[in-house]
Amino acid sequence: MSEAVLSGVESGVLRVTLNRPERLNAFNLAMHAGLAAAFDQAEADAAVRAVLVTGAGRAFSAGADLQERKPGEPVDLGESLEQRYNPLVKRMRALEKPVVCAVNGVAAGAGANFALACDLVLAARSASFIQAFVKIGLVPDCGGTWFLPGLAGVQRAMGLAMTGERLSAEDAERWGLIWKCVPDDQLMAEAAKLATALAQGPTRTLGLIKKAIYSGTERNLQQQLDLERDLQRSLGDSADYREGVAAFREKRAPKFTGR
Ligand code: T3D
Repeated sequence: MSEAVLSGVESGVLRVTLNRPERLNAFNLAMHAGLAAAFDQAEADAAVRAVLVTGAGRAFSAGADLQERKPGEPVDLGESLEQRYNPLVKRMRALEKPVVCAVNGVAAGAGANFALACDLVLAARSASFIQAFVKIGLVPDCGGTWFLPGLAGVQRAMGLAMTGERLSAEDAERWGLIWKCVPDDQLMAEAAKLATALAQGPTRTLGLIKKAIYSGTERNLQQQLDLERDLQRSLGDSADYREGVAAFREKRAPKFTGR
């Protein structure tokens, strides 16, 4: 049996590939376990300075595996979210390293919102996003009801969630759901280029940028100014800040070490 998640480190980037192409990379227990192991490594391994997530085959992910549900058997979806999907989203957002997502094909249900939980999302032009939940009588989960209004506004979030309509990658970019839509044949090269550049960046700073931007939605301006002051104070003493300023003065590219 092939592994449900493939991973490997290259040039400081941990590449994580959802690998159940015959089921459009639908989430099952093995895939959750593989993702948990990958994020364990991302957290613990100092050689990993960025993560790149993508899918094998023609889809990114079709969300929860609906074939594994036994007809008539009671299921506690709350438990499934509490034990697996929610911890995954929380740790991706809390990871003090950038997470890039390369959406290579359709991203539906939890697959769409797992992608939106990443820090920077690139999508192939032929990819699409579907809040498929309503079609099976569910509300969006995996953070969708939080991500969508924040990224695209309440009307668009409501429309996507209530209709389950497919959103093209081009519209996802236009609506602000994703960073960039790129030609299909350039997706992986563009995503690897971005993740590698981030992996060579000032890692502590990038982690704190995540922290500041994500906590901005929960605070007022005064609290956010205070947070920026505290984060900046902690970075003023970092090797990467010293290197950045020295490089600027010496008119050369900085060599960040992530410290
Ligand atoms: O634990 C929990 O359940 C809680 C969490 C819930 C979160 C959720 O994600 S709920 C939402 C689950 N996802 C969906 O409802 C999406 C279902 N899939 C689709 O709507 C369509 O497959 C797609 C729009 C994604 C793609 O359509 P298309 O026409 O390109 O492909 P297809 O022919 O429908 O699917 C190809 C194969 O993948 C097919 O298998 P087969 O017939 O070739 O053997 C299909 O059954 C399989 N597949 C697609 N989606 C899933 C799946 N198998 C298992 N689970 C899936 N979600």
